[in-house]
Amino acid sequence: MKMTFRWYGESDPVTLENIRQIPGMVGIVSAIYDVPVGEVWPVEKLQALRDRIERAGLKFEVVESVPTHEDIKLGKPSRDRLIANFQQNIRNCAAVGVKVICYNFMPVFDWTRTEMAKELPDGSTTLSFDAAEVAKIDPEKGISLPGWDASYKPEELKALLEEYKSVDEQKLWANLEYFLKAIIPVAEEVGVKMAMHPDDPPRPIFGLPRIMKNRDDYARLIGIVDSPSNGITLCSGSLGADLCNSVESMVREFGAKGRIHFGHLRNVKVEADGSFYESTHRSCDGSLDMAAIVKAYYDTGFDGYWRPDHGRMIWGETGKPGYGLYDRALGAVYLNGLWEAVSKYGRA
Ligand code: DNO
Ligand code: MN
Repeated sequence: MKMTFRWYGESDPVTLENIRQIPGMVGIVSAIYDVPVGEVWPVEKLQALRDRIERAGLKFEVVESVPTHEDIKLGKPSRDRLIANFQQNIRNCAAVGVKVICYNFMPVFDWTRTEMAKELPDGSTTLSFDAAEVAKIDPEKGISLPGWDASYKPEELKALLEEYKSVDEQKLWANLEYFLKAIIPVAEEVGVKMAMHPDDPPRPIFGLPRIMKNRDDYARLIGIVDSPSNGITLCSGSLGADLCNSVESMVREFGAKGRIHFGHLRNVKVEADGSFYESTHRSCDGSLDMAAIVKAYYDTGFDGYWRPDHGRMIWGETGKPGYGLYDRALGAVYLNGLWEAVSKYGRA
């Protein structure tokens, strides 16, 4: 297992020098943020990013995410040019030493939350999702969501939602298949492993289809192109937001097949109605048994990348919700502790 940390580039208030000081940290997960979605990331930009990360004593082997343009998910005629650009992005990432690319296939919204700073009893704040509040939103009247209001102008969002009316789950699967058949051979050729992030949360929202929600969806994904390059980002917190998902069994099944290339490890506290908040990483603070999940990774001989995914905001830290330094660092250390314990005393 190789422990990594997400970093948003020079504008990130969390510095590479601080990340380097987290025990056991070996790598950075990042992306090129100033190229429009669908366009090619210049190799020079990737090289500069890699050199900066390496100067800080860390590795740059995981990209999260290369965004998938909506026209690809919608299956529009423009997709062929956009897919060619995506293929070029895979090649360019490989050229600077990237081994794994995380991506997703969620229409319109990636992660969805109703609150960015829900206060917990200990005074920390965290991201949360209130199912009743989401149920009240009528997409026809416009959607206002924290974290997304700056991403779309209201009329743009309306037009996009309108286009998705003709794309049901079946159509989205067909569009994914078309995309995978084009990109996986390129990834294979240049030695990159593609790693699909699950839907977050793993259920349809606002009438939009979502197809990466559970074990069966992942089994179907990896069957579309039977290649180690067609793999998974197994996000415990996203999948765990549906209590019917067993994250541990998914790690065992897909880990044994060598298809998990990237693990996002975080815990969520889930209510019966599907509401949830992101808890500390500890098992007893959330709904997931993190020790069981770590043991499953260990038992399958996992040698891919992990990151602690999100954390709460603690100790007065401000910045991008979910992506502060402190709680993610605590998460990494906790996960390293579980890994050490299981590797010394917990062999299957
Ligand atoms: C949520 C986060 C996501 C993730 C992207 C991957 O669990 O990990 O924001 O970064 O969805 O494409
Ligand atoms: Mn995740």
